[in-house]
Amino acid sequence: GCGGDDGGSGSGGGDDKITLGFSQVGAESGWRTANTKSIQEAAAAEGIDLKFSDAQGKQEKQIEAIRSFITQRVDVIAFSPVVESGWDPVLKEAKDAGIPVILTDRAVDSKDTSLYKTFLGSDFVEEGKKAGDWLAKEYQGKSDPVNIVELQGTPGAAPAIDRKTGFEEVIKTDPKFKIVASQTGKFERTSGKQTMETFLQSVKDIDVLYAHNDDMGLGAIEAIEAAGKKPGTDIKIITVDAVKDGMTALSENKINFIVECSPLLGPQLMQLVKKVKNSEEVPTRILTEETTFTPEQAKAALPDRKY
Ligand code: GZL
Repeated sequence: GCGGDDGGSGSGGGDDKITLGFSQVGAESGWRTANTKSIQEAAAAEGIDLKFSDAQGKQEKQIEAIRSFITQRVDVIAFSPVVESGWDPVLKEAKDAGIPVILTDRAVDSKDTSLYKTFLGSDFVEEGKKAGDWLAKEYQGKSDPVNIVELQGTPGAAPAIDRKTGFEEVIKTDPKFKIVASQTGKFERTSGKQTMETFLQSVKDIDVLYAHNDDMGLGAIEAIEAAGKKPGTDIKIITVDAVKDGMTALSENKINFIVECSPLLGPQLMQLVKKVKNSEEVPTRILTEETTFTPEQAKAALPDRKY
């Protein structure tokens, strides 16, 4: 059931306490757990009553949670949509109930942008382009074919769709780059390992792995080492997120390049919740600040990494 669900808002802390209903995707990756921690800590710091629900990766559970927040008459609803599509009906119910909605982390493909107040999160197409740009530089001036295998995130999820789009936009400019295999690893370490095992059996010579998140890249590293190959040397690896385990592998040259995707959205989200609760104007799109890391930069950054 919903974590932190103390039943009904307005109980205890007086009626000026804001109640936020948050529906989280699940706990599929290191990024996700860091994101959850950021949201829970920021709500506590701001004295916001957080009703938190973990959907275990199922859209119908997110829809259920949003319906329950509407019934409880929370002040604001926020969520990270596990997939892009299928949200209009429940978002219309929230709108009809007069409860404002904030999108965090992932976007929805609804045409009706009146269904939510703002979208706070990364530009995943840009993240894919940064990955492609690194690869283009790495193989600049070379003409031999470069065989790429791709571990995609959750099917239908905005980061999976957009990271693929951005990456392909860059590599399609040079015919030596070929994605010879591409399958989902569901953003999970175990599935990433299993899918990489099938790639290693079915693809003759793999030059590069592009994984849509660190966790799948880390699973792939286990498969690559089990096959007697050196990750980062025999097979170059690019991932996205820059969570601690990924940055550690990068600092050990098992990953070659990481595009950061910051999960620390909690503080910005709580500022938006307060504004939206008071019917203040907020920008319709707030972009997360983030960068990229090489092995050297990872070594320098690791000691201060919060996640
Ligand atoms: C990106 C986020 C993705 C991460 C994955 O903002 O939605 O989901 O890249 C996580 O690690 O599972």
